[in-house]
Amino acid sequence: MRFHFALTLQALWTGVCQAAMQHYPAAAWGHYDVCKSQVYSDEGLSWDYMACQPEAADMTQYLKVTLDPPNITCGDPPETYCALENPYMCNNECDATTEELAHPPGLMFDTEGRNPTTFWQSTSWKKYPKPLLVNITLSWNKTIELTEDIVLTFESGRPEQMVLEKSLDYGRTWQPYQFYATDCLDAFTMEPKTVQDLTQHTLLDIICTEDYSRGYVWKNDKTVRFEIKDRFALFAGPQLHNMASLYGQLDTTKKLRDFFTITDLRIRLLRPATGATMVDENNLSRYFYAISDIKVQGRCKCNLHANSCVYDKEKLSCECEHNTTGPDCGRCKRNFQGRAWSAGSYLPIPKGTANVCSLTKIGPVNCECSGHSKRCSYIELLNTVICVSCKHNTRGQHCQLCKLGYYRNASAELDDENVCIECNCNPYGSVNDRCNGTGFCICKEGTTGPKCQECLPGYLWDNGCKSRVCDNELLRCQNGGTCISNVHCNCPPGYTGLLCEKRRCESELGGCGGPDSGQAHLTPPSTSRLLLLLLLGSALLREAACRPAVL
Ligand SMILES: *[C@@H]1O[C@H](CO)[C@@H](O)[C@H](O)[C@H]1NC(C)=O
Ligand SMILES: *[C@@H]1O[C@H](CO)[C@@H](O)[C@H](O)[C@H]1NC(C)=O
Ligand SMILES: *[C@@H]1O[C@H](CO)[C@@H](O)[C@H](O)[C@H]1NC(C)=O
Ligand SMILES: *[C@@H]1O[C@H](CO)[C@@H](O)[C@H](O)[C@H]1NC(C)=O
Ligand SMILES: *[C@@H]1O[C@H](CO)[C@@H](O)[C@H](O)[C@H]1NC(C)=O
Ligand SMILES: *[C@@H]1O[C@H](CO)[C@@H](O)[C@H](O)[C@H]1NC(C)=O
Ligand SMILES: *[C@@H]1O[C@H](CO)[C@@H](O)[C@H](O)[C@H]1NC(C)=O
Ligand SMILES: [Ca+2]
Repeated sequence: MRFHFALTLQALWTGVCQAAMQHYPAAAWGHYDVCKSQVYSDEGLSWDYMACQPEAADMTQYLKVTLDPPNITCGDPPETYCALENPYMCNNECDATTEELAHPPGLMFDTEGRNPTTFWQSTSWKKYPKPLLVNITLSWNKTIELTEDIVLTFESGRPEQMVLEKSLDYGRTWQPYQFYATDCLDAFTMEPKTVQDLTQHTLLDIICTEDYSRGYVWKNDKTVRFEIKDRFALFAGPQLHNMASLYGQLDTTKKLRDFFTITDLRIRLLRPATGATMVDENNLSRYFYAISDIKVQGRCKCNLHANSCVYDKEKLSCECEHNTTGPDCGRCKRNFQGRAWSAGSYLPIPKGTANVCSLTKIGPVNCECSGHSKRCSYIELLNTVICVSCKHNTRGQHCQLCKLGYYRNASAELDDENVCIECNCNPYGSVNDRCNGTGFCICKEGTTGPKCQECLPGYLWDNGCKSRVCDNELLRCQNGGTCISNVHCNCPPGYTGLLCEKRRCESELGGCGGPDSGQAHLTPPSTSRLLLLLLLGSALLREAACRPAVL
């Protein structure tokens, strides 16, 4: 017999109650509101971990609203507009400086139910026929999972064209959620559809609907919806009685989960209600946008690792359990990286799987070294596991980089033994033995080529490229040669070499010796002398053979 005591969220008595009810009633699909509970079994006391998520809540309390253009709210300067109920009464006033006459954006999110309704209102369509464009952006700076329809209530008559957009990356990129128009083909060249046309297979399709734009008549429905529940129902059945099926789908289909996940919403108002085919150009004060309420119900996305989400210092964050951390519980806590992080799972219903982060283990389990090492070490300071003794000239946390002096072989896989190629920089021509990603070394002045093994024009190779081959002091051209622009000696006939230090040999027999016994009185470079000594006898022979040609 096992007893469960839910320690988070639920008070102790609920835990007792749950124990009496065999944890969860068999018919329930799971609420995922408990992250862990203590278990007493024959073996003693232990913890049982479960997938958990925060309660759904009214998310409009936590958002930041931005209008574009920023000065699109009416009342600055004050203006008159036609009454909402009666377009022929045009002496209503919007004045930002008077509280009773102001219509700031905050009035879209206050508690309704008061009379009269409070609403945000735009300036009127004074610049007709230029379009009256307004973007209303709602930002949470937190991933949110939608649980109910998004509902906008328009006091101005519903716009004739609008787009609801979403972002999943804090406003960096946007995707349309739904298009709305009195005439979808005309406005967006899309076939009009309704959410009822969607099936399980087309659920992620973005549609244009005419359902929420028809009619300028105030008495009609004022709301524009984005239907979350109808979409859920495609999996969970009409009454959402089979949430298990939906959760099963959400678990296995990231695209589906992402579809209902947002960080921001944007309402792009493209054309106000006109109620007619013709816009009354004499009385443009009739046309504007006014929104009294926006409903966004959802929950913080905590990857099934938290059952509550707190709002502190204007910021939402999950209260992570299961030794996870981050705003969305999206990673394992320090010292709990014994296995790779993964989101909790709704399955198996009803408790789900917690996928807790476990204590960091050092060993081959989480030692990922691209096949270049089998040894890892845990660095507490950095809270990471890093590979040690990377082979094949690799380095890095996962042996995923090339050692200094090596570069990545573009045609080899990361785990290939040949993944790193030696830079092979010319030791004289290059600054150091490192190269860039395509094997190019950093060349010293005057040097060029991928490995810095060649000289630029005006330079000559001499253990690197030297610009100054000769001068009139230390590097004199010898045997009567003349120094041309410091880069080469113009040697007299019969002499050659960088400084004309060598005798030219015209014999067919091969090389000549140095000018040791010749007429030259200048000292030849010591290397030549050394060579001469080493070659000894044969050199003397060659010299003898050469002399006639010189004389
Ligand atoms: C808003 O500001 C822009 C630029 O500052 C200006 O061109 C525009 O006329 C203003 N619009 C209104 C309605 O005041
Ligand atoms: C708008 O039309 C109404 C009635 O047709 C008229 O009383 C009002 O003065 C007009 N307003 C403007 C700004 O022209
Ligand atoms: C509104 O957002 C769209 C992109 O989503 C952008 O092109 C446009 O410039 C924004 N501002 C207005 C006033 O429409
Ligand atoms: C959003 O949240 C992050 C932390 O999660 C914070 O660093 C950043 O300043 C917030 N941005 C805004 C605009 O509030
Ligand atoms: C997480 O870490 C704490 C200690 O920091 C430990 O008491 C707890 O059992 C760990 N496991 C989970 C799943 O919370
Ligand atoms: C690059 O890798 C390929 C594939 O392993 C190998 O055939 C090739 O010899 C390598 N290139 C160099 C320069 O090592
Ligand atoms: C390396 O340097 C060469 C020459 O400067 C350049 O053409 C090449 O694009 C560089 N490669 C990389 C990966 O930076
Ligand atoms: Ca309101």
